[in-house]
Parts: sequence; structure tokens; C-alpha cells
Amino acid sequence: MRNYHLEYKVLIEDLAPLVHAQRAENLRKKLLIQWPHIDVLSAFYTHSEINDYLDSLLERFPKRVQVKQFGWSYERRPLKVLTITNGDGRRNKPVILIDGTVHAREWISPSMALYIIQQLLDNYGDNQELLQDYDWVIMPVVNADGYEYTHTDSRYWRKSRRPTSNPECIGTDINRNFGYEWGHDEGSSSDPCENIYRGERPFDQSESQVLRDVMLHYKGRLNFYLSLHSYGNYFLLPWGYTSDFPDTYQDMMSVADAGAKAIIYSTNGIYSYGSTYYVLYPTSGDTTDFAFGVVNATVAMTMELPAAGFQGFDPWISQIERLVTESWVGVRAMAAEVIRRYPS
Ligand code: 0X9
Ligand code: ZN
Repeated sequence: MRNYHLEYKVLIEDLAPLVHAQRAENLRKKLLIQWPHIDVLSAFYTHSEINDYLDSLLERFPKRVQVKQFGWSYERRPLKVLTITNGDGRRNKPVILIDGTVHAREWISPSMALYIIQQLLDNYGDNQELLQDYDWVIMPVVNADGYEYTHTDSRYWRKSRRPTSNPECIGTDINRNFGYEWGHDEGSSSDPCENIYRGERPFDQSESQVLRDVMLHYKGRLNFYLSLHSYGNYFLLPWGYTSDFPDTYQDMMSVADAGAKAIIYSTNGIYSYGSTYYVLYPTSGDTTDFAFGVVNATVAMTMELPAAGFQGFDPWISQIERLVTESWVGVRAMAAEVIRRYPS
């Protein structure tokens, strides 16, 4: 830094002990939990714990949920998807599809997916209208191998865990590996050592294939696609790959607007929203552009949940409740707006 005359400031002298402290706290908290009745607010859960929890819902809500395995991760972890209905037996309702943990280190994302599940099942009384004419499909963990790795080895890992052509560098960014405008301009990297490495070919990662197949399974019914990430307080709309705006941009903006307003009224939390390309940075081959460009989702969005913890990606357990309750206000308002605008 000094050689290049760059100003710098050390914010954290040594991060490792802090990461270990968080890990120890999490393990301690989980000793208190009565499986499989997990408490989303009191710990972070691993991929296999989340899968067990999804399976347990089948027993608790046999008429209202389905658990489908759409495939496996590179390291052969089963990738599961939960469908939630109101149990009225009506088929082919429009769908709200939510995914989490495309990026391994963004731990509030799976917690948020689990919180949404609990709101729709355990707190059904307050949320019935959201399931009257719509089904919800939720995949809490897409990047299962990367997520597991953040629990066991490297807390700030982002990518998948499949080796690349470079023996020094592992992993592909699932959110640059999708087959719509894949590799377009500066929105991704061809260097396997980069965090936004796009892979050798579109969909050369099992996890992207599985999420693609989930999306395509609901093609024609997909009215709202929402990808949960962190961090930054953004509602990011298509496109990521180009500065052009989609024809229905204003309609999607109205949905984001409903979410942002609901959050600011309830907590004063501030979200910025607009096209990814403008609001954040160019991205190519991401899930949201694919959902909109290929699957024809009516509304497609990436939600960047708020930063927390030391690095933004690593909230303390004590911060989970504030983060997920605030975010639910936004997700619920956006879902309601989608349902209002696009009745079945
Ligand atoms: O860069 C990304 O992949 C996402 N941000 S993150 O900090 N979670 O890595 C943003 C992708 C947004 N893309 C679209 N909405 N198209
Ligand atoms: Zn992300």
C-alpha cells in the first residue's frame, strides 16, 4: 500500500479469532435446539440441518408442503426445494420463487429463506392472502458445497467448490454461470482465480444446472423471482448485463417501490432500487437476468439484505431477528404488490 502511495487504515487487526468466536457461539446455541423444530432466530444452520428441517415440514404440514430434490451439488449434496401451498388442492397457481445462498458467505440469506418459510407455515393466520391464489417455491441453499465450506473452513468463501483449470484456484461464481448473455462484456471474469469467475461454459456447475431446472419447471407460472443475497440494501432489477432497460421496467420498479416504502415505514431502513447495471455494477450470466430473459418471470429481482457483523456477510446471532423481520416486511409487501398487479 505504501509503495503505491495508497492511503489505508487497519480496521481489524486479526479477523480469525473473531470468526472463531462466532463459530463457537453458533455451535453453543445449537446445543439448545430441539430437533427438528429449529429456531431461525437463534442460530445459523448448515445445509444438512436445513435439509432435515425441510423434510420435517412434510410431517408437520402434509397437506401444505412438498419437498422435491432437483439434483446434487458437485460434492453430491442433495439440493432440495420446498413448495408451500394453502392446501386447497388447486393446481397450477402462479408461483413466487425464492432462492438463497447462491453465494456461500452471505449467511443471512438462508436464514431469511427459513424465516419466510416459517411465516407462511407457522404464521399462516397472518399471511393467508399471500397463498390464496399463489404458490411459493423456496430453495434456501443453492450453493451447498460453498456454504458448507464457510461453516467448516473459510468463512468468507463465495463461489462453488469445483476445481477449475487452474490448480491454484477453486470455484466458480454461480451468479455468473447462467446461460443468458453469459460472458457479456465486463460483467464477469474468465480468470478462475477471481471471485466473479464465470466458468468455462454456461451451466458447467451442477448448482447452476439445478437452479436453472427449478426455474424452467415453473416456466409460464413464474410471476415473481426473488434471489436473496447480502449485502447492501438493494432491490436489483434486470438488466445486469446491459445499460438498456427492459420494456416492463416501470412495472418491476413499482414492485420494488412497494417493498422500499413498507420497510422505511416500519423501521426507517433505506433500500436503493433500479437496474443492477446502474445501481450496482454490470453483471453477466446471473440468475436474475436468466429468470427474466429466458424464463420470462414477470418480475425478477435480487434483494441485497443489509450488512451486519465484521465484514457485512457475518451477522451476529443477536442481529438475525432484526434483519429478517425487517426484510420480511419488504418481501411481504412486494409479494402482495405482485399478487395485486398480476391476479391469476
Ligand atoms: O454481484 C452479484 O452477484 C450480486 N451482488 S453480491 O454482492 N451478493 O455478490 C448482485 C447481482 C445482481 N444481478 C441482477 N439483479 N441481475
Ligand atoms: Zn451474493
